Amino acid sequence: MKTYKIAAIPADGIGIEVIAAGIEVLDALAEKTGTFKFQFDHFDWGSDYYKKHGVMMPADGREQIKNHDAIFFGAVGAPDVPDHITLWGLRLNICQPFDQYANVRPTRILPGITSPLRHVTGPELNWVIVRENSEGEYAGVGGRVHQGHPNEVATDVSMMTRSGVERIIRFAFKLAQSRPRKLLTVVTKSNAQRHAMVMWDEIAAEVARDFPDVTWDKMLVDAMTMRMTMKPETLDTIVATNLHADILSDLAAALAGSLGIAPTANINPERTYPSMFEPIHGSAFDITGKGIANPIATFWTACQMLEHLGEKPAADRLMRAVERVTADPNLHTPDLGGKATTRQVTDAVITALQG
Ligand code: GGG
Repeated sequence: MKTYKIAAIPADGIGIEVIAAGIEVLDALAEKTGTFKFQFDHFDWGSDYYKKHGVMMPADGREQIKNHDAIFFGAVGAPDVPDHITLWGLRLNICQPFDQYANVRPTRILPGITSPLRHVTGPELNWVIVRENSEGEYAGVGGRVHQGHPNEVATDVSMMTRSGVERIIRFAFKLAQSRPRKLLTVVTKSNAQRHAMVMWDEIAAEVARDFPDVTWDKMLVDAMTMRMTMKPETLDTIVATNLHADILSDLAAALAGSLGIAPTANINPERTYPSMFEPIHGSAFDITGKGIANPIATFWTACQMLEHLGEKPAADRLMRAVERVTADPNLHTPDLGGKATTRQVTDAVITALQG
């Protein structure tokens, strides 16, 4: 029997609760499938680790997880540690060195969930957002001088490389090609940002020549927010920069019902390093410890992880179970307007795996 070695890093806040739920569900699925099992290795990195050791993860942290088949990640962020420390110290400290440059964010309206868009009942909204995950606005290039002085200057340079842009656009074209509608929208702000964003447009046109069966168009990010809201049915696969896609995918999650159901996969397509799977949401300290965090995003990203591991039938089985559960409004957590607990949703998904 195949054993998948998974590095579990729940990190902060509700990350700890949803990853525990995800592990339970994955173990139940493996048991029912009978052809593979998981070995979860637990790493206590995150904000509490930072308060004890002054770092979010140990210096040899990546060395400890680099041979795992995948990383199952919760969320970072704590009220008493600055957000840039938690994000750069852990999540980006894994994604960027492990070259997980393709961040894949599927969004659709699951059964039983109501979109805030009155004209959207389901099939009109079925997207995958591809977020460039290694450079751009998150390149970490910049600086600050004369701190606290009226003449203070601070910069965050959005740095884009031809190779970085080409590989993410190629990834997005391939993904669009694999989906029934073969439709890609490339998002930039190339009217205002006249260097790197113009390079995006040029590279998109070059890469498009290799995908004649994919229909593609370009959108400015501001107009894109309107199109997502007013004409969601005209979109399918979407590719955007690190920051633009981060913002668009929060909008997408809200339009699909809740951030609590939105998954993401940080993929290293070359498989030189392990890929990392996580819910899009953060640590949500306002609901931490209340037992009401929505575990659906984590279950959905577990499906992404199973698919990445080559276990597509198991991924489909878990997704069917998730959809059976979301179809019942009595099993909706408060973010979806219901009263169900993390425990109830987790138990219901495990029961639904029978089918
Ligand atoms: N599970 C996702 C997570 O923990 N996100 C925290 C966060 O601050 N993300 C910002 C970003 O990735 O841009």
